[in-house]
Amino acid sequence: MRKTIRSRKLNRRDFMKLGGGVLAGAALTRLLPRTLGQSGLIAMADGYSQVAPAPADLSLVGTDGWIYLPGEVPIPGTVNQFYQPDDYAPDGLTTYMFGFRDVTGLTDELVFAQKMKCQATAPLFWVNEGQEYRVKLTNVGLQMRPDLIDEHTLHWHGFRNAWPIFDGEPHSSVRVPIGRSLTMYYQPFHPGTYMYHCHVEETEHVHMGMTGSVFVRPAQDGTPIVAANGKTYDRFAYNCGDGSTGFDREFVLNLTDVWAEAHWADSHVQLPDWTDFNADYYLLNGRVYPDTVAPNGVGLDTNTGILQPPPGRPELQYQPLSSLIECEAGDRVLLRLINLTFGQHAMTLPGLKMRVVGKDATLLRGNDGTDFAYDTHTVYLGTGATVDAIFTAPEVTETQTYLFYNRNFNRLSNAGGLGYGGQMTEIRVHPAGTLAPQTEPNTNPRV
Ligand SMILES: [Cu+2]
Repeated sequence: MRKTIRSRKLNRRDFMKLGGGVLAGAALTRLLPRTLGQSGLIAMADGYSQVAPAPADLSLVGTDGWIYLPGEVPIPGTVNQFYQPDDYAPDGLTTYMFGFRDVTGLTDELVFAQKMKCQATAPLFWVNEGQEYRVKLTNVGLQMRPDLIDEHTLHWHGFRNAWPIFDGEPHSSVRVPIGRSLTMYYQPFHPGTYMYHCHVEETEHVHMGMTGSVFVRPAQDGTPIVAANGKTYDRFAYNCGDGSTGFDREFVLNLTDVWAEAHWADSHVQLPDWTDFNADYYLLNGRVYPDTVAPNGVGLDTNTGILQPPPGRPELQYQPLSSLIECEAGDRVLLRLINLTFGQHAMTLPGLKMRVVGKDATLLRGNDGTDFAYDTHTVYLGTGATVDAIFTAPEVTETQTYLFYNRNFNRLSNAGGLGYGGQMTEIRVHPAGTLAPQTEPNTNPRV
């Protein structure tokens, strides 16, 4: 369904003619259509009006919902009243959210049946450099807040060749009102790790959970390259040319946070004062430790529209993405780190050295080839930033576990409760022969 668009740039002479036409006044009506018609702009618009819409490669729905977070956050000055768990929450769930769900392959009826069934974080997806994609977003409204008539958008944060109309930034692009859909077009040219989020009422919609992870695979993928360590790789973070960004396994870790009072306020039709922002929970891929190491959800049942929970963890039904990192001795493991909170974070990995090869979807290499990659055990992430870091798993004779966690200990508890929580996950290094090759990110297939 690819359509070739012939376009000719307006040259200086065309601009002169346009300017002359404005000055001439009466000549304008005759001159303007001819000049613009030659520019290709009208031809493009005409062409698009005649093209039947192509099916979307990915369909998302925007709505509200509930997730599970352990711990309690009391309402100050009250007895036995809590922001968290929320007293409106369904059995087993605790916290009100806004968010997205993957509804690819569902009938329209089932898509609209996903109202109040969003997930945290939003579905992880990835694309290939240079290919064209269509992503459809349907807004089914917010079940708990019929008074809110907010639109939603998908803003691909850091995407350098966005068309303004599909960019999702609401002042320049189309928003999706309740009950309607929009199919957006993307052609990614810059490999790396990105994030996406709704850009409507973004202080609220981003914090309430309309955030997700996306990455672009480089054109170099599939071409075997022998790296400096003597091993051959055919999957890479970037078009490095020398195998330095090659990896065996990859994991996306998306940092978000939950301020329980704001989530309670949204479910109770109250207005939170965002200047009081004070997060109670710090999440990795929509969960807090130790739930971060629970398995992935089983997936979407396209016959019923039901999101299948991880085995034995029904309360994590709407938090499907695991942060458990498993690898074998000698594996190179790519960590795609994303920060969609309102603060800076330092993620540390004592005992293992990470090599930071990319930042904000950019290979750390100068135009003259100077290598700016560096080794560290702590990665700093500003708000809206991404980092691509690779570690090499050490030789082991039995499984060794390393902790990867936020260095700020306030962010390692669940609402101030006892024991470890928050932004922490485990890296389990197994002897060779334990795991099967990884074909999708954030999976740990056994032999
Ligand atoms: Cu939104």
